[in-house]
Amino acid sequence: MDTKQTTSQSTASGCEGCPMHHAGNLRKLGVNMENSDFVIALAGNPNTGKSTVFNALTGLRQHTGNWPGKTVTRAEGGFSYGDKRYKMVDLPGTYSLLSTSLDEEVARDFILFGQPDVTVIVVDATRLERNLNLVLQVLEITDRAVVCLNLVDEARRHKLIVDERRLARDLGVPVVPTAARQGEGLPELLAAIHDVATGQTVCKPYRVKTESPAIKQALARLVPQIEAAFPGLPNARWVALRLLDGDERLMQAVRQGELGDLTRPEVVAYQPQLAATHHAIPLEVVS
Ligand SMILES: Nc1nc2c(ncn2[C@@H]2O[C@H](COP(=O)(O)OP(=O)(O)OP(=O)(O)O)[C@@H](O)[C@H]2O)c(=O)[nH]1
Ligand SMILES: [Mg+2]
Repeated sequence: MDTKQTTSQSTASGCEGCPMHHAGNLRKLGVNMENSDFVIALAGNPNTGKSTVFNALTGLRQHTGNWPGKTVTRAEGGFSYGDKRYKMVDLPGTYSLLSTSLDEEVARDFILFGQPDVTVIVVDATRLERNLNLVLQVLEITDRAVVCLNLVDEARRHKLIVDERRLARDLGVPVVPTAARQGEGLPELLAAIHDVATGQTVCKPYRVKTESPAIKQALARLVPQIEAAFPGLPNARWVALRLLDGDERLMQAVRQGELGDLTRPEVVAYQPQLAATHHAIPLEVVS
């Protein structure tokens, strides 16, 4: 298997502009990155306009199939912008990423293990509060995201005004207002995707920190252990929270060293003694 070689070539380096995606894992998830520079995931609640955005950006350069081993349909397409080639994957619409349904599992695993270069979260401007739940969950897993504030035409019709600049400041990621059905805002969305993918925009995502004292205490013990076992993992706190929640898939990923695949190679290279600990991390602290 050439997974190792692909891994070291394609996972993130410390450089903000370098591709972040994990080509080996993406292949397992049914996405071939051979002719693309960056991979973009489209996430969002059901019925927010994800497929409309997807169709507008990819046009006829798209195909549909199923997720490997799943009955969930998958649409994938491509587009060029500037001098870069992008592959875009339309994820199933979900209200959360807690992996309680097949759709949530597919969306969550893609963002976690595929490490898309940018995750675009399409939100409904007329139902912002409900949509922000998913936005915050995505921002726990990845720090490369763009919020597509869609259906602004509907919001306008209902006399709703969203202060997108304030929202972008609060969330720490770009927010682009769009009316995808009319093509409004899509050039700006492309520019924001490009800037995050190439590292010209560096996100500082907001992370909710309202844990109870007991969870805080558990995190204080667990996070450093995860960081020591998987140096460079971009979301150790989120992984710790999922482990505390008894998430079977995450426990399996920890036990089987899958998370180690996602760490940044140059960090491991400089700390060979830590690389050796990749496969095992004690889970007793969870009790
Ligand atoms: N008014 C308005 N309608 C939109 C806009 N974007 C999408 N729609 C409409 O909203 C409906 C849902 O759009 P989809 O693109 O199918 O939404 P989706 O998020 O892919 O939905 P699921 O895949 O079912 O989760 C369709 O009827 C679109 O035409 C928009 O910006 N404004
Ligand atoms: Mg859709």
